[in-house]
Amino acid sequence: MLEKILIANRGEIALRVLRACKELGIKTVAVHSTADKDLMHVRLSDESVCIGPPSPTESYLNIPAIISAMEVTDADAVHPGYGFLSENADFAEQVENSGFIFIGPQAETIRQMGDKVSAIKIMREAGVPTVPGSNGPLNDDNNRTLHLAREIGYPVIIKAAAGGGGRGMRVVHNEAALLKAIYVTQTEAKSFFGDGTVYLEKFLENPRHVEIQVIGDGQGNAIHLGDRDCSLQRRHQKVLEEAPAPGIPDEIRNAVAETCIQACKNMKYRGAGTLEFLYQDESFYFIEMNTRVQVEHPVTEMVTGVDIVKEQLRIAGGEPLSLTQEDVKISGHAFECRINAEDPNSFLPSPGLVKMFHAPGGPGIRVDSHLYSGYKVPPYYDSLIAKLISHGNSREQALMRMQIALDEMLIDGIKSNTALQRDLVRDAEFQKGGVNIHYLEHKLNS
Ligand code: MV4
Repeated sequence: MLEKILIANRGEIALRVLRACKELGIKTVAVHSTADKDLMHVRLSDESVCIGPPSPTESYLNIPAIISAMEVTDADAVHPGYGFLSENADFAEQVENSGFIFIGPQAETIRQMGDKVSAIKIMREAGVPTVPGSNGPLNDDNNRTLHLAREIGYPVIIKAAAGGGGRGMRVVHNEAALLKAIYVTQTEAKSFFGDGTVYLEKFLENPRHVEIQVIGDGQGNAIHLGDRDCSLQRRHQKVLEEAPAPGIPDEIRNAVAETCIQACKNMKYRGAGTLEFLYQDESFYFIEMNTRVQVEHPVTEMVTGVDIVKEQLRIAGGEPLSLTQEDVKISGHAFECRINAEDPNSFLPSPGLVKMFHAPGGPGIRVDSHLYSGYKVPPYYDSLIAKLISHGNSREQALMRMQIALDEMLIDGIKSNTALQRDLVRDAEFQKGGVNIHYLEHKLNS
């Protein structure tokens, strides 16, 4: 088992990882920027190291500073959390080449999944359903491309192989616009990502975003922990998630999850991962895989009882998975409301002093947050300050508990999106279940 790990992240996820370490008796090293010395997990860790100024590129993205901190503190492994270096294959590679353990997949796996064209190929070969499309990069044979798009039918979408999470894509509605759109997306991709490779897919007009949580032991064993619905989003930022995804026939969700496990077994996937799908008209279409723990992992933990971060740590320490697929039972329903320090009207970040924070509680309520009264939210990082998670025996009960929890929570001194969340959990369409990826933006614009 691991003896000591370094947590290469900040905020709520750094605290989440620290708590899992404490449960497993693993010592912790917090690394932080000069702006983050008062973070909750820095106070609670066994050791801490300041790795640089506030700017993320000079601190949380500073690979030499982080590896030096591992050397100085004699840590065995590094947990990257989400964001920052979590899906940086070069970081994973340098960590392992320096003799440390990267808590996540092999660098090669991160690289393969970071290239969306190669990710789709690997998934297709494992039997995972994908979106009809070019199944490979577009080349300079324009006749072939025009023919392909006509066969698939408009609208189509052009995506950068190095993109993902909503960056580097363009929808094309007719043949006249196709070649120009490809050229512009290629040019953009080359300047954003240093790789101009693009591919083409049928554009699905009103899908839901449903994702499947997987865990592999790196030896060819893998399990899934069911699905989550993350359709409520604004500008590719998720706002409210739930597990399981409502209204999907069990045969359909189980069948696609089986294909995900097969893919993970084929790649000898190591650690936690998420396969992202679009779901429309009772069909799943794979779009991307995330090779990290995700912000919304708690909803899966609430309905399965599995501690995903502890599994990550156990696997990194060379232990097998703590359970088999037969042990995984989905029990009840869970929601997560992301609480952001932001202006409710402009959605701009609203950092500053938290004069008072009162966390809600009661049956089925979990709060993942680094906030405390007197904490000052710095302006340099993501504005996520708390995740409010509710669980219930039914979707209705979990939703009722979330309504109560949102009403109990007090955040004084800074602006937040709490009022939006209170409105969403009372929204009639959302309450029915199964709204698509456009629902929230339409609601906000009406
Ligand atoms: C799509 C799509 C429709 N059809 N692909 C956006 C983020 C990136 N992960 C993939 N995205 C999309 N890919 C096809 N073939 C619509 C989106 C999309 C989206 C997907 C998930 C969640 C929110 C979204 C918001 C806008 C567009």
